[in-house]
Amino acid sequence: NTMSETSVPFFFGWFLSSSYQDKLRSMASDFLKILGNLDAFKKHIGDFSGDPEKGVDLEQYFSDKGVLHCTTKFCDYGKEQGAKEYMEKQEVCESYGRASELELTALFITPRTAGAQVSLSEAQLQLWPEDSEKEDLPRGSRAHVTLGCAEGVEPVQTGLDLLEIIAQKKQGEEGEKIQDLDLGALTYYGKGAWMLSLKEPIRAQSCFSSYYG
Ligand code: 2AM
Repeated sequence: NTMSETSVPFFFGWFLSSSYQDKLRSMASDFLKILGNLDAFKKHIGDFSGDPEKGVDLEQYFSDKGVLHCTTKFCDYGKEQGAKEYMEKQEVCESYGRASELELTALFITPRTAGAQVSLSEAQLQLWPEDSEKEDLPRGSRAHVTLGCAEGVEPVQTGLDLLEIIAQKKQGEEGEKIQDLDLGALTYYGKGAWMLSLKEPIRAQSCFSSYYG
């Protein structure tokens, strides 16, 4: 079972099944509606360069980037370092096309991106590239599903924004607890970074595969 004859894709990742894409989109949309209307959010609206009187329509602010997925390896058709090696890894070949359940534990937004944090299982970590974090953070910290990006922002930013929040937490900056929403606890981390820890994580049916574009 080798993929050496196959051309290198744009990226590998877990792709959410369509019903979980719908579920996650609708949850994200509820979250953005509620968040955008909170006084605590309006107080910091300058982060989003919005008018405190008018607010910001967060659903309009972030544009959808297509099929919801958690990228494991960005290959750029082989131009990215380690792409070919990743593709030939035994775990990658064996898992290709297999179903897997992604655990989504939080939703977050920054002035650049909106995403869902993913908590990877041990088996899923076998498919996670060694150098993804590039920081002193646990492997898999960057795992996420991009939900949307602000105008002119590329989706690669979502993982970097998540790493920044995680690095802040690690340095003991717990953030400002804002309130408990129906979906979970809302925290503000400064500079426009908001995170909602889900009371009940979503276990989303997904498939490990690749995208050619
Ligand atoms: P994402 O994983 O944050 O959504 C195609 O652009 C996909 O590959 C997107 O899902 C994107 O971001 C991801 N991607 C693009 N460039 C990347 C990079 N340099 N490193 C990791 N992932 C990247």
